[in-house]
Amino acid sequence: MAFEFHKAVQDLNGGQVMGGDVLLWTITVKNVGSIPTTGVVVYDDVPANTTYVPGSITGQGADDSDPARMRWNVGSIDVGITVTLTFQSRVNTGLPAGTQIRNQAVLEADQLANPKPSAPEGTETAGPNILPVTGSNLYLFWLAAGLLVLAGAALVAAGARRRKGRPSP
Ligand SMILES: [Ca+2]
Repeated sequence: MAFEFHKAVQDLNGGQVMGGDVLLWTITVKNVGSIPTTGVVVYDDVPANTTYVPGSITGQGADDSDPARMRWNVGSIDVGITVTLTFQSRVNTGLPAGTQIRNQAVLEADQLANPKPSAPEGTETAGPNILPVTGSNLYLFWLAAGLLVLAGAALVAAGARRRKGRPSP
């Protein structure tokens, strides 16, 4: 009886992880044993410093009735089959740079004596996915505000030139 149980995370707008960014969490469960597994349930607490994106859960038996804890009542998985489960959460704003977002899913099945914690994608060692937050997107607001001021100043200057150049009656 064996499972491969992995978790991956993707920052949907790429680049650095900042307040307001949406993270896509992808959990994969593969039955690498020799018999079908039954009673498979996956739990995943929505990571601290993020907020569940309502309605974003996908996958077999998905249940987001508790927005703080995702649950998938997967049921049975045949030999060699991989089940993919996802949800999205948005990074809270106002977090100090260096804040870590940590998350780990848990798998239960009739054939497992103990709940099995997930391993980050590409590793075989169970542990949380850890994502450092770079900061907030506030600088984009100030950048946009600054550009508007410059554009306004340019319009005023252009208007002044037009008035100056108009022939007198
Ligand atoms: Ca980003």
